[in-house]
Amino acid sequence: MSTTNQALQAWVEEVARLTRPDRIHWCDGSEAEYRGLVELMLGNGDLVALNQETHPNCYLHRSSPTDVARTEHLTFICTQDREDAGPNNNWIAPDEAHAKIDSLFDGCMQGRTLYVVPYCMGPIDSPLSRCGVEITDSPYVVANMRIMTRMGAAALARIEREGGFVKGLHSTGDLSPERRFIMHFPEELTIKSIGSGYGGNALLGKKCHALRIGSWQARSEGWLAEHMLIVGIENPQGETHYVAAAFPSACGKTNLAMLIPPATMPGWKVWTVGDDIAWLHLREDGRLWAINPEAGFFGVAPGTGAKTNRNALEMLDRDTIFTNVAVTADQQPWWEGKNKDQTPVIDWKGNPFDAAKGPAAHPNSRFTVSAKQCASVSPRIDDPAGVPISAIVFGGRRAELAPLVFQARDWKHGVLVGASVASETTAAATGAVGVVRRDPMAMQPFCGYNFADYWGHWLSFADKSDKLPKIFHVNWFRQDADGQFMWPGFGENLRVLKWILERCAGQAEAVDTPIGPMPRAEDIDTASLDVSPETLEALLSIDAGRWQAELEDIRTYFAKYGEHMPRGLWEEFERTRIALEKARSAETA
Ligand code: SAT
Ligand code: MN
Repeated sequence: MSTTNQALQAWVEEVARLTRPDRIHWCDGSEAEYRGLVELMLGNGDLVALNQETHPNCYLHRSSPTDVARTEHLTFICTQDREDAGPNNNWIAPDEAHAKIDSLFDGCMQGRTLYVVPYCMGPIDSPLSRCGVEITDSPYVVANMRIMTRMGAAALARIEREGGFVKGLHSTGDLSPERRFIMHFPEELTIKSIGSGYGGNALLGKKCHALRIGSWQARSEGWLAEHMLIVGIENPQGETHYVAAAFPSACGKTNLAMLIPPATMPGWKVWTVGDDIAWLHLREDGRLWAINPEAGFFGVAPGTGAKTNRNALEMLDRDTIFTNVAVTADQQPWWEGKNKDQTPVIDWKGNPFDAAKGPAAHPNSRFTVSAKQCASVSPRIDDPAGVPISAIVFGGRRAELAPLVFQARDWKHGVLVGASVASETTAAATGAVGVVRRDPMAMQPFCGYNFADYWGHWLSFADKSDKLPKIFHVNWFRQDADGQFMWPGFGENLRVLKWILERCAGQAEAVDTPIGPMPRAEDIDTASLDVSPETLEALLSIDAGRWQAELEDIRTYFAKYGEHMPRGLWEEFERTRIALEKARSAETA
């Protein structure tokens, strides 16, 4: 008996009977255990040592070339009633799903070690945290889970104290996409994943638990599990306000979370609480408080450079696991956008680099690193109470249409703004890149239940408090006629966050537009900013005709949710539609 929790013990035994591993290892999360796993993987080729002088304790993992991103078409929500999964999810009935995936798990761990990985999502002593146990046959997954979560003895002790936990069963199987499934059983608080060893498909604490199962738990318990970074913005007066922001995968959440204020904004500081996931709870004070359920960053490597994200670059020179990056002649990790003075010699597949065959690092190559290594890490990251959120920001990657920033009229309108998010697809998921798709709250791949019910859950907060965060929408990715980005982005985004926080404090001006209040050019702090007044003007204007077309697209999208659509969302939709119509007739009058 390795745990006093009978349900856990019974489940481990049941899984072992099905998968037939050679050994069972209960992870304690110790340094010695981690070293042992690294040695094992260096021996079997799962890891390659990087230059230990320039990058101590840094290693490279090359995943199977057909296993390099989340596979949304192989990801399922298995609820008794199909309606509960909604049109936003692939669905299979639970019985059928279990039968299908268990047949793949049958005997799959023969010759391998079964690792039992107890973990806690969130600060180990926070009442807002939730625990899980991942069973996996991948030492790479165990090593990553140790960085990404509070993993090991302390988590097991909490599970033994509290009883409940989310079950996650994972095997790399034969890594074949034909036998790959990522299945969620929210009613059983269970995840089963086979055939992938990559990121969100395999590190089950992340998207599978903290978002898909988490969003389900959040609805039943009255909180929100969101695909949001959490960042503290300290003004020159020394006051820190917290912002939670939702952007689709690979749209710059990590960069925003670690933003370095431009030299032209002295006295400002930015504190990183999280870069990917936020769990938000309404407290007695009427405010929404957020914790980051993760303990590390699984960030996109390409594009991470001294100019774009110096904090990230600097935390990656020790104790980091890289996945699918390239290497230089002296075994340093390399990716596009990292450093012009270095050249890649071996590409992400382990072959001599040939520029004609594509990028050296895979576009979705990643680093796994402890949050503690980030120079801007917030002193509140382990605070069991979390941090109070002043503003919620939604955004997407839109070359056209969406202005630099606008504000929602109120919480309910903010839910419409979030539900209407659309973004160009990125390399974070398999499939075409650069196609605009609707991605409500940046949760399209991650909401574990019917989106319409989820929007209803969001709307329900409006009546619970009058101190909720203000809601905004930003777009850093607007392009001009020549395809050039119009806004410099990165550190300069702080100017937009400054306006946002001033709005929250009731200090900044805005003009009303049909889509919500928007700053005039003079409301944004543009001291020493290298953007022409005409460009700023264009970034802060809306085209009512094109927004009308956008709204029709949103109508078509919402209509798919039929009866489940909350009335409140249609009401907000109508409000915006009428405002646009008025603006349009004023234009043409
Ligand atoms: O692969 S993950 O889902 O963990 C990363 C992401 O897409 O955000
Ligand atoms: Mn993400």
